[in-house]
Amino acid sequence: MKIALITGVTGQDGSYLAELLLEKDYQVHGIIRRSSSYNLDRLDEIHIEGVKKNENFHLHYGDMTDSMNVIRLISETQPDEIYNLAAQSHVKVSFDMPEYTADVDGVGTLRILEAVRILKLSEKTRIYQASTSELYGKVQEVPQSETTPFYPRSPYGVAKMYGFWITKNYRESYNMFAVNGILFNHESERRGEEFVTRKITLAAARIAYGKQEKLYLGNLDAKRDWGYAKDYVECMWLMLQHDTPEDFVIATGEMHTVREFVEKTFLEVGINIKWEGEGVNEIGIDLKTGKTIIKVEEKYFRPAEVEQLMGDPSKAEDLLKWDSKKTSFDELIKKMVAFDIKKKNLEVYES
Ligand code: NAP
Ligand code: G4F
Repeated sequence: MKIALITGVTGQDGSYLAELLLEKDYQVHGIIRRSSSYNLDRLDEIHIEGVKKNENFHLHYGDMTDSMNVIRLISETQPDEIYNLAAQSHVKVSFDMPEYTADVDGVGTLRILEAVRILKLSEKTRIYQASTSELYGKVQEVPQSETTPFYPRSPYGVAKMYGFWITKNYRESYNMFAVNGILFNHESERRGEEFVTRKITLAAARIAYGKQEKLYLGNLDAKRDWGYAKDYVECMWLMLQHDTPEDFVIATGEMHTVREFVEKTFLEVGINIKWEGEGVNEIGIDLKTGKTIIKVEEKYFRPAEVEQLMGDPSKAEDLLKWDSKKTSFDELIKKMVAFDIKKKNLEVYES
């Protein structure tokens, strides 16, 4: 039985990956942070507090900022595969907490690599580093591939840039099987509610059911390459099963604006949006009722924006036989909206 250790197991990707590895008969260890409120909701399928739901799934308290804890957990679990998914993953928040973001997302990656080296597990343990399309930032070419130069535009992007290079450096210096998955945006029913896609799908469901009046957004013209998270975690696993340690871009190869995501999502709940005005004065009107339901708000703009991202997944398609077209943009929106409409606790939301 293979042993996997997942940092960030309570997150969107961590929860899907844990389920996938359990299906593949792995023994899965996940690192969770101590919190004063319950933070294991995304693990509901495989874990219930106080119940032995899955004997191959184990949770351990830890934090990426605590080197001794990282060393101890890797020493105790002796993993064949480590998936380093833990991160302060919100780009806008990284402008407010740049030092913490650097510590968790940058130095945190080093802590994992160095622990594996110190514990003399370099030959046994394969490491996946959750790298990101944010490295491309102010894009130097379209689409972006494994050879496109980086130009990060946020403290998050810069911290992840350190994570990328230190992973590559340990691979080259110590012959470790350590790889970067350069993943473009991927979303799902489990996406954090403060990311733009989930913010939109939840708001559409609430507005359609009279629980919310307006949705406030930032840059409607930003373009992203949005895929489905469940498809992307499969690729993380494939990267660690590959013969040689290599970095891969994972993307759909399609780009859409935030505006388009809004229009399609609201159509899903039967609302047609008409746009009026420009910049921060732009509004989205419900064509049927004439009500303003979308407003632009300055606070959601970033000090430096990544205007567009679109990946070229051909290397992963060729070498890993990964299907970049498994879930389309329209299907992704349908899944997220259907889930948010079904949520029984669509709490009343003040506008
Ligand atoms: P997410 O939902 O925000 O999950 C982040 C996870 O990291 C959570 O489990 C969180 O724990 C944990 N974490 C945060 N700070 C930590 C710390 N100091 N110590 C230990 N754990 C900590 O992120 P995601 O969307 O699943 O993304 C997974 C990884 O892929 C991240 O590294 C992200 O930067 C990267 N990535 C994501 C995307 C995307 O589009 N989703 C694209 C490219 C790369 P709590 O639950 O306690 O907060
Ligand atoms: O959903 P977002 O916050 O995702 P962003 O910044 O692209 O980052 C995500 O994807 C990265 C991969 O490229 C990951 F590495 C990272 O961890 C994270 O998962 O914003 C997407 C776009 C941005 O251009 C933002 O300015 O949407 C724009 N936007 C417009 N209004 C908004 C909003 N973003 C958020 N979060 N909230 C808004 O109201």
